[in-house]
Amino acid sequence: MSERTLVQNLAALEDGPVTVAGWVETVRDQKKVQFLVLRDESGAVQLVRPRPEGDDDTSRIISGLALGSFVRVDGELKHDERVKLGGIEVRIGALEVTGASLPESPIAEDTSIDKRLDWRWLDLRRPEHNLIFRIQTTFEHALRTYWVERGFIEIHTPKLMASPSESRAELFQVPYFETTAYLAQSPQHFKQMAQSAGFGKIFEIGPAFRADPSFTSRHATEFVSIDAEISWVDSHEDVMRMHEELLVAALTAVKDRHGDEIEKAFGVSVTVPALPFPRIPLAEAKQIVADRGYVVPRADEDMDPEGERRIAAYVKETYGHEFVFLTDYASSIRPFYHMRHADDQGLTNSYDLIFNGVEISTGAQREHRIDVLEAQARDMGLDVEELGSYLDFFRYGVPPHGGFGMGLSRVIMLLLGLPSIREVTYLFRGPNRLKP
Ligand code: AMO
Repeated sequence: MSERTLVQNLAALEDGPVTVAGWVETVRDQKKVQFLVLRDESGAVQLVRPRPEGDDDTSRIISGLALGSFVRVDGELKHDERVKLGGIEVRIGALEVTGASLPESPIAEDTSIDKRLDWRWLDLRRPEHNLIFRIQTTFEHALRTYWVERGFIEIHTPKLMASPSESRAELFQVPYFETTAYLAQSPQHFKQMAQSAGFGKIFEIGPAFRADPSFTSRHATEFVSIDAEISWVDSHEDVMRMHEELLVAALTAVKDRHGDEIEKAFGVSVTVPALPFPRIPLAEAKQIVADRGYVVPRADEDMDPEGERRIAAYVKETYGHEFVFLTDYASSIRPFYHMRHADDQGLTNSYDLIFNGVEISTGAQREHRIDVLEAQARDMGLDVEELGSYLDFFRYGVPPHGGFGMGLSRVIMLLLGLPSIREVTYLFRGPNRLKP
């Protein structure tokens, strides 16, 4: 058989012989004519075949085709305005069933998300689901392009670690020969190590693991973390500047390439955010939401998800912006490695980035002075021994530095206005989900 043409490229061809290949979406098995809709990764096309008197092998195969079967078809392309699906059809010459499906699909359009995830590969055949991953590809490519053009080095840090990469909370332990290993909760340690290594500016897009037992729409036990770390920052402001420019570059790429499809499939219009993004110190943000009638119900100084939604609504109303940096979190609620204000030990050079009301990122300037870092670790009740080699990164010279971590699936979910990261994660992992 000759090489297949992607469905999206058919319309530009002249009438004549073509080969198409994909899966069968519908069959209309009529007395005089048989119609199929064949879909591939690029679109759908109608296939047609007049039914011979008394049937033949091909017509019998078509009658018996289970939806979802993968087929390859040699035929004649014909432009015909009357065909609703794109004004073209392919008249079937030869049809080969290369991957027959079982007769009944276990899922339908209205199946619950949980059951759809059981059959994720079938769920992903839906064109809007395929689109999500093309959007994600464009998004990640634009991030990489932004970084590569500015001299960043891409690193791949190990996901098996000897000590916890964040706190002891949400830690997966795995037997590791004679000892125990931990799955990386974040590349935090090793992206900072790259600063001591003199790499200057680095990024990583890779998996992170959290033994988080919650079932919210924005938590997974394994997620893709987008991380960057840069040397010679004066404060977290330098990190925020890179972070916002990066997002503008990535959202511009997504809008240019997929804006129309996104509008059609998800009913949302992609906005390229204006620079700079609004910045509000956390204490001020809490005051703003309190003045508007919501007192954050937490004993510590942190914000809660409802507070984040409310401050985002305020920012949208006031500045017309979908993003907001909440800055200067209290030291008591931030990791020990965040640098504290020189004039106020109670505050850190840190931020969270909120997009459409949900946290997508945490960033900070890091404490690079080993004596201060050790003191802060002790101050927060950490076992300095356990931090072992992490602390050694700071003993042989290190530049001031900072960076951020951003959850890929959260960004894509919020960009497309979808209700859960389950919808935008290729294979979601949660407390109850290890398969497929
Ligand atoms: P943090 O723990 O805030 O910071 O994580 C950074 C971002 O990662 C995403 N994220 C998650 N996504 C899905 N499921 C989860 N369970 C989950 N946990 C976190 C969020 C979050 O904003 N080392 C620091 C970052 C840094 O300072 O560079 C860190 O990990 O989008």
